Amino acid sequence: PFVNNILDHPKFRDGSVTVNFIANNPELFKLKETRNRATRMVEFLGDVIVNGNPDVKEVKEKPNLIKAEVPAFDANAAYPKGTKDLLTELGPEKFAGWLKNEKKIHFTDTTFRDAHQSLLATRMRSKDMLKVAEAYAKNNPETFSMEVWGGATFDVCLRFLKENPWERLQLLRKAIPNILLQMLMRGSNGVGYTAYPDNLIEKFVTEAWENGVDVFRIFDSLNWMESIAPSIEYVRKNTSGLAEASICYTGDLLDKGSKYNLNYYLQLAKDIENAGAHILAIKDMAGLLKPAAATELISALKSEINLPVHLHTHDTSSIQSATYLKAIEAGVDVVDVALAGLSGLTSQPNFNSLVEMTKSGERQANFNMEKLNEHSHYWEAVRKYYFPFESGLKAGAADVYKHEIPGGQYSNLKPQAESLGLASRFHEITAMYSKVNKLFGDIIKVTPSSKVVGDMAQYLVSNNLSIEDVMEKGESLSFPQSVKNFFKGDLGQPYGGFPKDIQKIILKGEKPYTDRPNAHLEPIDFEKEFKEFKDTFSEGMGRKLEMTDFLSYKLYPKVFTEYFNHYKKFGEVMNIPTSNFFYGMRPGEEITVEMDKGKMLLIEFLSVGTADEDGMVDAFFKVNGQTRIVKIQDKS
Ligand code: 3PY
Ligand code: ZN
Repeated sequence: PFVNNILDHPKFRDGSVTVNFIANNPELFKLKETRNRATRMVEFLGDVIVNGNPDVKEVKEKPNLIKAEVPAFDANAAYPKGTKDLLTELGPEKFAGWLKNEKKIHFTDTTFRDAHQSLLATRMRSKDMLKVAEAYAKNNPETFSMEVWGGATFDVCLRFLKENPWERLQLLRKAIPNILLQMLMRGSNGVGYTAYPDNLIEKFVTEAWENGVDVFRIFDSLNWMESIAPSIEYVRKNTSGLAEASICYTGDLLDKGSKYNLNYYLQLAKDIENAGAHILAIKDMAGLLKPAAATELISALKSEINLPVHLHTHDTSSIQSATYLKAIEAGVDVVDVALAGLSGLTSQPNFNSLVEMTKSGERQANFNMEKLNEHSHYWEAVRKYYFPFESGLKAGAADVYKHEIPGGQYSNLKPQAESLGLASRFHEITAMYSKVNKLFGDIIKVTPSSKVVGDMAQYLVSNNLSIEDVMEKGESLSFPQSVKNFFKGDLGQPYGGFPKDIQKIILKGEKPYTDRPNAHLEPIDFEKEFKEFKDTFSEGMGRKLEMTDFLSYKLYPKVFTEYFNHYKKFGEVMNIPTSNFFYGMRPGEEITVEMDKGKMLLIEFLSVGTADEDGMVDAFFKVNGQTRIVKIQDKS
């Protein structure tokens, strides 16, 4: 029987306890552990009730939250065959050949990654995805791939959601064994904002594959081949997955004076093909590829390049389904879309509507529309729980063609501006973003180069400085660290090189380098450092530390350490329902939380007392029927 307290054990109760009681009842130690973990979970909830979740600033008007219904599916049926099965059967080369010969248009669903990264500041918790993952995989097995990992999700999992990103991946893989799982990888920057040692990136690719990633979408924030090529090689060498290398699209191809013209993109596509990629992606991270430009670009790529072409965009301007129509007519093989409830604006174009659009043509895809719509309804309901993270953008914005801010950055820039007290000057920041881009030589802007431009724009606006001020008195200004690192060469080399005058001003005499930043980094001694890592972090983790934890630590040392401390204090918080994770509990509210492997805790919140002179508050709960009082520090 599950008991919270040893004194409730039947043998204590019936008085049959003997001296061998503990030796004969080893499960008691587990009980102690469970109790401890239950207490930590209740302490977490108490802390959110008393102080709020530190990630949710002020909950003003909470919308009417309704339960999100998981669409019906047959839990006992086998998974229908999907693209993952095909990849296993064919291997990556033949799979790419199959895709290239497909007549019908294919769709990648970005709902689990880019859609929420771009609409809800990446805050989607694993629980909300896992609830619906098996249903999705069984109801919509025609999906080409599901983008579920990478980009900003890795950082946000650890930093804000206090989840282990690797566990997210493992659980999604288990729930979706039949469809390709895709990740976004920033080439030599991995899933971070800076360069890492090559052998760290290589290990990361291997572990990502082993934990469930099939399609590696690789890009570099400056379209620098020297950062893209090593990751293609690691995928080819260490996995049986697909290396999908990207060209980041910026500016306007049809603008004759553009630095990034058709020849530029074609050359890059050839370099990518020669480097051994299986699929070519066009990553239009800001949604700047206009319909007519899509016709030119996709037609040219389809005739000059031998790889299947996968197109990604963001609907910030609101006209990107027209771009998809033109791209589909020009022969693009796969397009990225998000389920309707999480589509549009800074996210991807609408999956459901695009499937309807292609129904009449010869590239028609087969989806069960009823199911696809039910899955959208699920996300419509879930989205409401994340209302504090909405960017506030209500309609498409043509100024994206001016500022060129990526969708994923846009939804973050607004809260950042607010936290700097610049909420009312947001349009000034976006205008400055565009000026900074020109000053920096018109660069590709996508994580992490987009952060450099964003940091500089915010720095200038918050200090009431102009571009002229930078040119005239730059020597006396202290620029953001990311800007200095960029001009030093830490993110690689931009196309056409750095403008020399501004580079001199920013670096103030420091010498830049022009080779690969990774070449300046010591390789990791995995054996030695992994052991040191385990020695430092084992105690308090409550589980065995894996190589994947070590990788999290190497990619984000400070963030991982904070995550670890949170875990030590509060235990596993991933299974707490989203509404309670962000907003606490109401008196009388009862929830069930799975501890592990089917062990459920029934938690009822009763009340909180008043703070004593040290600011400590008693919070009263019932856990599986037993009263539990925890002391919470009131931080107000
Ligand atoms: C990321 O790198 O996180 C992106 O989504 C870039 O567009
Ligand atoms: Zn994107």
